[in-house]
Amino acid sequence: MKLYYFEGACSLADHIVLEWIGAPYETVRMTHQSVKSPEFLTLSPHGTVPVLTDGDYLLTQNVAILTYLAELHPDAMLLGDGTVRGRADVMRWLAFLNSDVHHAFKPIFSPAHFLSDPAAADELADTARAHLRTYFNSVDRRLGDRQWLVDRRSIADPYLFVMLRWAVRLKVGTDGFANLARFAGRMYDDDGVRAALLAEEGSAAYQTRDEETPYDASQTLWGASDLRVQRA
Ligand SMILES: N[C@@H](CCC(=O)N[C@@H](CS)C(=O)NCC(=O)O)C(=O)O
Repeated sequence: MKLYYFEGACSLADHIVLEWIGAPYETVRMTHQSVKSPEFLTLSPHGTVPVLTDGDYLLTQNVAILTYLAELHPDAMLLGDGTVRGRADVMRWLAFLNSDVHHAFKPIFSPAHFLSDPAAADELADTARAHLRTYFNSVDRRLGDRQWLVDRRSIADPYLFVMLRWAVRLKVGTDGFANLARFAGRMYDDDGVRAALLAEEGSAAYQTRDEETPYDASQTLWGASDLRVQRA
């Protein structure tokens, strides 16, 4: 299988799942320019990642790719506990992350899609941040003492992880979301997550800001400011 990705983009979720299922795969690193090339547009008509190819089979759309990977490897149990309701619970969180949370970042990433007057971009971004905080607040409450979004690790978790990293980078304001912070720390400590992050971002993904600070996976470049992990 071959995954087309951008560094730290939503395709990181697929990259992590490829690690979790243990299937052989290769990756193709894209840029904001190369995804708009005529060649790539034949794979992904809107010039977006992720794109997955599996032999001559081509798949776009993050939720479809994550589900495909999980279904190819049912042994990894990434689509719930095998019951109809367990699967529905995973799909519920995936849908929320893809349609609501991911979408709510778009005014921050691409204000020109929403505005004719660029002067309003900051105000638009702040409004988007407020929506995002509402969403992250509900996910923080959902997590509570849970380790994962549903009762077991699933394909929804790496998607949440990517959204959290964006939230920190884009200064959404995630202070005080202790359950999300613990979740992020757990993900950063995971071997598959680490492998995907190191492949995409190199050691920067695990750099501490302060060179004197002993290594702590929770104190990453992306997590040091807002997503402090309060370890039990
Ligand atoms: N609906 C698509 C959206 C994918 C998407 O928005 N991908 C972003 C990266 S997270 C992208 O490729 N953007 C193109 C660009 O930034 O030029 C999906 O869920 O796969």
